[in-house]
Amino acid sequence: RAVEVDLRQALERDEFELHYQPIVDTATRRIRSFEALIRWRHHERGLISPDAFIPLAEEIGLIAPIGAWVLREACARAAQWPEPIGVSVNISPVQFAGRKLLETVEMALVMSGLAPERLEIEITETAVLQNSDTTLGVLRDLKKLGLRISMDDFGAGYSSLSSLQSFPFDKVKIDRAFTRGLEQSRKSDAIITAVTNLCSGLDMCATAEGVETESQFEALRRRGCQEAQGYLFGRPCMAEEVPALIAQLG
Ligand code: G
Ligand code: G
Ligand code: MN
Ligand code: NA
Repeated sequence: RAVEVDLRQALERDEFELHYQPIVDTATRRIRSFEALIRWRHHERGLISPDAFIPLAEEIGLIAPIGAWVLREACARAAQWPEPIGVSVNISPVQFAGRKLLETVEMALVMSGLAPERLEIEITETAVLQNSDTTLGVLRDLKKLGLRISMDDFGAGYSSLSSLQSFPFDKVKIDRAFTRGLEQSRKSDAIITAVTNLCSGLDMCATAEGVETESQFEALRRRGCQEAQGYLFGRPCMAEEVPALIAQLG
């Protein structure tokens, strides 16, 4: 497969880049952090989205080196932003299988000088369900470094309340399907309200994904959802554009 050959060379060719999407505090509308989202700038095909190459990278054993690059790059970038603005990084379930993740995260923090409290890692339910004992051990070790852990895409897959109970999450990111339905469907509204209340009872932060309109934002704020992320505040943008966004929404 040509794409496989290219993917194996992409790191050496320096073809990956991180885009950053702001996450705001619903009470103040100010930026709290940015989510780092990888893209592959292919020498012939242009910008390729992660959905089109992350599964392949997982399959052919490249997710560890790519994931390490993501962590180093995101931490180095965030160290240049004004405090306390943080960065969140998506971690593949495959990265949890190896024992190297802890070392990789530690190295990224040390090399960048980023305060651990400013780093967040996002994992999905899949990571929690596969090898849950190993994952739990790694998550506890990561938390000892001082960073925070989010459950990504909550409600989209087989999210279970027991994983909120058993795993040391600091934050729940509510899948954008519920935000989309917020104003049309009583069910989505009830789910957002319930998850937000649940988070508050568990001392976890609730972040709504996919916020595209002012009225969605207002509804989320009134229901006590603490953070919002979505096109209303900005699409994922290049690192060079981040300072201007901070100036505007910081
Ligand atoms: O930005 P975009 O909507 O194209 O992202 C699509 C998916 O790719 C999202 O589910 C996101 O979590 C995932 N993704 C983005 N960046 C990374 C990354 O650096 N590592 C991993 N493992 N997944 C990522
Ligand atoms: O799975 P994860 O939540 O990590 O995926 C994040 C992806 O969601 C990003 O790739 C981004 O492009 C996409 N996204 C972010 N904000 C919005 C939004 O407001 N609407 C839609 N439709 N997608 C969004
Ligand atoms: Mn994410
Ligand atoms: Na998500």
